[in-house]
Amino acid sequence: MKINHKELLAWVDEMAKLTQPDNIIWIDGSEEQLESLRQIAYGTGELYKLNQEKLPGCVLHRSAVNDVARVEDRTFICSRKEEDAGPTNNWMDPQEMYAKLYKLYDGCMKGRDMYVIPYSMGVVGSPFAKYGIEITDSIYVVVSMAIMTRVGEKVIEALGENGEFIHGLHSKAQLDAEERYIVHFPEDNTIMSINSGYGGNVLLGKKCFALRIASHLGHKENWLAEHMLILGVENPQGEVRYVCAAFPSACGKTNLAMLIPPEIYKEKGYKVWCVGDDIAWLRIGPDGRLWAVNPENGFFGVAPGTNAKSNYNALAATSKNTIFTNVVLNKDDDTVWWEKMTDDAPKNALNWKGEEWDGSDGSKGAHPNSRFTAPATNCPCISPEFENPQGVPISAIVFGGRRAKTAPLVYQSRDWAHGVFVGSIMGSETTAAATGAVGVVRRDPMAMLPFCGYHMGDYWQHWLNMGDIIPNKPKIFNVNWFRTDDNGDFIWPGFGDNLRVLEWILGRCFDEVDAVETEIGFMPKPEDINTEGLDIDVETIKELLSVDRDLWKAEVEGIEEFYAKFGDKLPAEMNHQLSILKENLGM
Ligand code: GTP
Ligand code: SPV
Ligand code: MN
Repeated sequence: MKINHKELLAWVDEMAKLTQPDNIIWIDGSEEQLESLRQIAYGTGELYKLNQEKLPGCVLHRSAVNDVARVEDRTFICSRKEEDAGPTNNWMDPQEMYAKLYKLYDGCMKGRDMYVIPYSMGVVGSPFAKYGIEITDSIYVVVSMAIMTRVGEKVIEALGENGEFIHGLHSKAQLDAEERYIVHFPEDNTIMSINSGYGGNVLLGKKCFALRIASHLGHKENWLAEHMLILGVENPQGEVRYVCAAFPSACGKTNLAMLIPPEIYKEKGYKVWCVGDDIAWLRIGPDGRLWAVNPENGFFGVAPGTNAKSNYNALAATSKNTIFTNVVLNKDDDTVWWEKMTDDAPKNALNWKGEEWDGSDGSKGAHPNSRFTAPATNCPCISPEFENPQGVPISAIVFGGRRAKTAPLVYQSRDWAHGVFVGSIMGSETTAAATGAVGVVRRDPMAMLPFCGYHMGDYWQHWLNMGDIIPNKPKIFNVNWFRTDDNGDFIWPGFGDNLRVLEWILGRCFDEVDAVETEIGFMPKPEDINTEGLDIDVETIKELLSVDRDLWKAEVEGIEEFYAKFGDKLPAEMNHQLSILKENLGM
């Protein structure tokens, strides 16, 4: 591979001097090279080769037991000024942080090989593609990046002699949880990650680049980088309408993006197409609409709960060329298993830690945040527009979280500014996708709390400003699939049946269905949610659509407390929207 990019060569050289690897290996993207790396990893145990007849091209990886999720408390935005990181990010002075990190990286690759991965977020050569180089000492990272992004020689060619790229340095180092850091220097286009080997901490193209660094770039360049799925709903007339949806981690993006329509919708000719399941880059198109591309090339999806019934498409996407992380190994036939994949757990198995396990002690076999890394093209419903460099035009933006009470099944904002408010007040129960307590309601504005690379107040203002310059704005909605009854059971069937809600949402975007105005926004008439073929009565739909004033009054208090963190960076419009809500609630 011929590299004529002097700055790139100099930087790799500098990082090698710092980390002192035995060898420097440039990743060219060829299957031969990837296979030779897999062979090395089988030898060291970093990867385990699964049954190649049942799961061709598939491997298993186990991360360290203390290293199974993103670490938000160890993730930093090191902008030059503290106020540019804002109250929702950890911050340290960049020079201090560089000094600290350089000490940790000093000689950390001794006795190891260094891999240099040229990668592209977006179709290589497309006007919206952005490039990165990730240096790593992990073969798991190399083979994962080769699925999640476009890697290799074509990126080097696209970079030419002086193309811009995001600098990413990763080392597993000692996997020391006390010295684990995931650090972003937005003004230097640099990401540094050390002492982790897990997903979102180390696949630097994903959350670090495509969300944290890209959101900072979008702020400067008038576009948006969002934690959103992108899907197309094809109606019986063959027209495809596109939706973006932002839900917090492990709250249903992959499942919605690949949903299988209920029978009655299938019969009528409805289809759902997946463009992306985690990240959307949104820009204003020449026609004045908002257009979305998925900068990724694969899915890093939550494994537990994925089965032929809940998400056949995701399961099918993992049938070949997939990396499974922290799932159960069935020793009888070298296949994988996770909770709810099938009714019965394998009897002769190893759990995610690699211990003998048969499920009889009640412990979980797969880690709750165990994941599959699968090529996007494996997905049976991947959109024909997946590789379209212009992306797809968005009709609706949907926010949503995991709320046992309070948030109704669906409501629509009155206008763009109200929609930005609705996104900003999102609350959701925490999940296993990040370390820390699970099931605690926290504010997660636009599902970007862990991913916004700058001050959240400036981010909301940027959203408001985008509203002023998008001539044909998408309509903004909020959904909640997770309302529970008094027994704690989900009331709404969810999964494929979520199409029934999408149908109402898209109907609203094209003036095809009515709504009633409530305290919080527009809501469906209960009879306008199609329940054909569903064992659910209108009373239950009414309950799902109810707005409990007392709960919403308590919600307002939570919002006020949250907003107080932002001081004078809170856009005045957000306070204005809050005052309208209070007035509507009679507060
Ligand atoms: P990240 O990859 O972490 O960003 O998550 P994600 O938003 O893609 O989450 P995913 O679709 O993988 O969903 C995670 C969990 O939510 C799984 O346990 C699913 O079973 C569950 N889930 C998804 N959709 C629904 C739904 O409509 N109803 C219910 N009750 N659960 C759902
Ligand atoms: C998330 O946590 O939102 C994920 C998984 O999509 S990770 O890539 O680990 O961040
Ligand atoms: Mn995510």
